[in-house]
Amino acid sequence: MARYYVTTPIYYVNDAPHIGHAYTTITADALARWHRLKGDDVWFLTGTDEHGLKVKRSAEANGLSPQEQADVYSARFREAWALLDISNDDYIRTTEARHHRAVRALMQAAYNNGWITLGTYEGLYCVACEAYYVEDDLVDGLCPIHRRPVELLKESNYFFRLSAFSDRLVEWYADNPGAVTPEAKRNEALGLIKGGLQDISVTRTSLDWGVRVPWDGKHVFYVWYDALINYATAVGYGEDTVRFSAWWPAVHHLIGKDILRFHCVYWPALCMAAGIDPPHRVSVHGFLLVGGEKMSKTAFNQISPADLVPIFGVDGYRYHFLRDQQFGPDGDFSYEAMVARYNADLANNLGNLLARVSAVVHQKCAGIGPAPRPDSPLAGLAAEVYRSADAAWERPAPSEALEATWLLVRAANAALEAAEPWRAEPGPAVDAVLGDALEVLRIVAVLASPALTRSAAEIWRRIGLPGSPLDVCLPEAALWGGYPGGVAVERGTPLFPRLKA
Ligand code: ME8
Repeated sequence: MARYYVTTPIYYVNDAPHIGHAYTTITADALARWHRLKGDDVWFLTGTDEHGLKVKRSAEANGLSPQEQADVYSARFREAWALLDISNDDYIRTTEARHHRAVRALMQAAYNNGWITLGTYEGLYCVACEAYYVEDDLVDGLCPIHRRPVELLKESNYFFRLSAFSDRLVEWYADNPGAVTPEAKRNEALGLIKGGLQDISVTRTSLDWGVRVPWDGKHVFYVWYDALINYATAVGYGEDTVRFSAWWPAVHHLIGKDILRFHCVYWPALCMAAGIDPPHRVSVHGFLLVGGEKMSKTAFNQISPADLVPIFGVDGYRYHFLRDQQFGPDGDFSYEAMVARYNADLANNLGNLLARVSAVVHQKCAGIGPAPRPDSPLAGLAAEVYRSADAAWERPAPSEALEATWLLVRAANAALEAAEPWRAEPGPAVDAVLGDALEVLRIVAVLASPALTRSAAEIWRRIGLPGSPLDVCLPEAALWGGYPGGVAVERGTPLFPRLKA
């Protein structure tokens, strides 16, 4: 059985979950669900990043201890993911003892291998990024990401000898052409490596909110070096060799473009330093913008999932972000576009198909769904759609997977309109077109279930199928002819009531 280990970044507990965080998490969730359908053994990890100066300062501003701050905000992320039907198998918090143990073990391995040495560091530091910059990185003297002043920090630190890994990283990229996707992001990462790597400071003495360095208790690890290791912690690094080697390095990290340098340069190098293989895949997406701007607390332009779910439902929410935000480029969030997508694809297409078919099955077939034709003109399209959707989920390109899936929904609606079974006399011709449409609904319920966690199951139930589309196996479940016929079809309220534009 294939194994699929998928991760989101672990989110900082200084901020409330917003639609940008949710975008990465929903994409990871949909991929996990797709791989489960394919019968893979899946492990899906998300969680929160709880150490470092940024969290400590937020805690102070809120009048909380860092641990209290972490507890409150970590719970908010957990609640947001429950609201969005996120099916993670584990939820890691970097303040957990298991994580402290793994960080110590992995960094100790890199230290023992001679890749971490003591030195002095003086640099320009952005607290919001938790990262040092060189003068050239700054824009108008400000942090290039947050556009806020950087601070001059000087400390005695341990350094990771990143510069020694340039050649090995270039080689790794050459040997693993699919390791970082999309292509443009792979080139960006290679550009950073070829542009020259400097050793980086990986510990702090100016801060105590972190994981203590095992060989020198005056230091704690720099938050990024603690955070990246979460992916190893969660599958048993340093504690359960059998489990770790089952899941590692076949991991798929999903990240936003802001943290490419950490995941595509520092992390593979650190893995090499500690004597483990770098991650198999890192997929990098762009930013979701609001009014053309990155969301931020200071700009007061953050939108949270809880603002939208009451309007669109969980499925309407998930569908929009997966279908309309291409994985890779930046995309502007628009409420109007969200309403338009919901009405077009969910209310008018899928919802309407289900409503029409169930109404006509009651009118013409006494509520009993007929079987599809083995030689239906839709059978070939269904096979093609499955192939395209599978390839698209693999890229990963959820928007293309769903776009392909909806070709089948549209074709079934068009076939109904052409045959007009609601005007025809009951008989084989009516049975044929209704059976085909029910079969399309069955297949679409399976193929769309990574996005439509609830309505896929509801469609399945209403067309009279036992169990759930989550329990079937691909590719078998996508083969034409699975709808048995002779089962009771239920007529219900609209699955996706139209929204006012
Ligand atoms: O960087 N559009 O955490 P973070 C799309 N703790 N995605 C967005 C987004 C937006 N506007 N804003 C945030 C950290 N994201 C570190 C990660 S991992 C070992 C440590 C998503 O809370 C995107 O995936 O700032 C981005 O990479 C992540 O949230 C950053 O979340």
